[in-house]
Amino acid sequence: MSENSKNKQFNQAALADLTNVQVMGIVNVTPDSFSDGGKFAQFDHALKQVELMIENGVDIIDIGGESTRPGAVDVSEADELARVIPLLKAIKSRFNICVSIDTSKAVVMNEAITYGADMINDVRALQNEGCLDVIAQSDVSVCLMHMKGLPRTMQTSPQYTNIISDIVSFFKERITTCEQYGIKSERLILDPGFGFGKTLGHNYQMLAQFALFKKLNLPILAGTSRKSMLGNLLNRDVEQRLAGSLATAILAVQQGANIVRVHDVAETVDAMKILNAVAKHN
Ligand code: 7PJ
Repeated sequence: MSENSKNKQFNQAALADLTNVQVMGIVNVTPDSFSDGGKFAQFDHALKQVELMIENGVDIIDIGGESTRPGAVDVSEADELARVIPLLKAIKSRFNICVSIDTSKAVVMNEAITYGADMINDVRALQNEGCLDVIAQSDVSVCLMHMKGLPRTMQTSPQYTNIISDIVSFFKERITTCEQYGIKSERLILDPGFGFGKTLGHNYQMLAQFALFKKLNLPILAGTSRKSMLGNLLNRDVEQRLAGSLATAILAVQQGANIVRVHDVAETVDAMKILNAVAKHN
């Protein structure tokens, strides 16, 4: 939707402009996210999905080869590389679009950067072995997400002193660590991680007080699309959470979110156009 989608490099500076919210489209290449399973079918399907998202005005394509849903099991390096890299190459050779790779593995980050990834989206905020070094040797943008615990167990009674200040403290520590490794804060994007070690109440408190994350003066990403925080409140299956996804994306953007990570690109781009039209009069 923005000028950025026409530039090959992701333009982090443009995120400072709140009338320029970027829509990140989710492309999962994990076996559990497809019913047909077959390798070629999955690749083909993912590439078509990317093409459609671009037609619909997506700004960033986010490719994920590791399922991080609650209870998900670990995936090997080899499997994750085999899922993600061929798709990244195919996208970069066909389209001029910013690509983010959703991974927590240093090896995957390194390969992805070699093949032209513009952004690394890490739900473990570069805490795994070797990740800080790989990022330090590159110039990509990085999304640091907050997660309490690990996917397998994170939804078993997560507890916080104060969810907002606990997450802000976590961000501060990660920003300092990144800077110590020579990763400038201008490359960082923060994400409080809806659904990652949070109760339903925690998720809605985060959304209600989303603007507080802005005090760190970095771009913020919000990912609520189709999540169980919607399903549990609305009693809707995953395919029926579009209205909830749009409502939460709009609330986050009105409080300063710079990127929204979504499944439903066309609908979200429409919603963002409405917000932009209103923002021009403020
Ligand atoms: C998020 C993510 C999120 C970021 C997933 C799902 C689960 N990366 N990867 N933020 N969620 N940065 O999409 O339901 O919220 S996977």
